[in-house]
Amino acid sequence: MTTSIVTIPFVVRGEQFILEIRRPEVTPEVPPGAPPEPGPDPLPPDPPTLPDAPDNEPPPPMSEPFRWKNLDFEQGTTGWSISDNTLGIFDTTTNPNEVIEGTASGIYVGRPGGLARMQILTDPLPVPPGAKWNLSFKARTIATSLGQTSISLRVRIFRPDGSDVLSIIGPFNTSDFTGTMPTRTISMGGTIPEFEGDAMMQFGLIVQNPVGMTRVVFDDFKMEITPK
Ligand SMILES: [Ca+2]
Repeated sequence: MTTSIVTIPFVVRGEQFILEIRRPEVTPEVPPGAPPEPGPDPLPPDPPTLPDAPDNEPPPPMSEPFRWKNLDFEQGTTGWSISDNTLGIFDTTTNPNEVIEGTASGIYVGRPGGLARMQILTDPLPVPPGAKWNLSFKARTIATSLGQTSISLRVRIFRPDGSDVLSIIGPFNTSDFTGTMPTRTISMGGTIPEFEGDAMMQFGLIVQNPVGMTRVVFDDFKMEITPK
């Protein structure tokens, strides 16, 4: 047991006295087996130091392929959209039996029938007027019912106000009547027309006449722009 001492000075008839009071300090008894008293709360850890945000990287020179864009579907469908999602589903597949390159490919699944066409295009990219362009991609069809499907490359070049400068659909590659077409490379090239101002470009896949239920897998888009 410990004691604490309290001293109180006082004066009686001009004489100084000190009153000393001793007080025992009672320590509460800890029952055997009780958990130890919690200590003071530990200090919260320092927040992690975040690295400085990298400077925005400038776009690559126009003479190089647009590798900064998701042209291989490894980042999902980011940067792509389907013209009419009521005529089928556009997504990505990681099924190793379907993927053409890498770990993911784009896939269209649908059965719109008749003369229906749908396109799956990139977001608009800026391109210089007068430049030469070359595009290619790989695609195949996997049918689960009879019926032919045709696929091709679609290119659209337009002004910032949305008016078309060039609109091209390449030659169609058609499956056999079972709906099967092995992987093919589909390519096209040309020159961006000369005009005042900036040009924007979209490109991608166009699918036509999937009479039977069809899966079209496509991947590995390559784009080369060579300024004049
Ligand atoms: Ca891929």
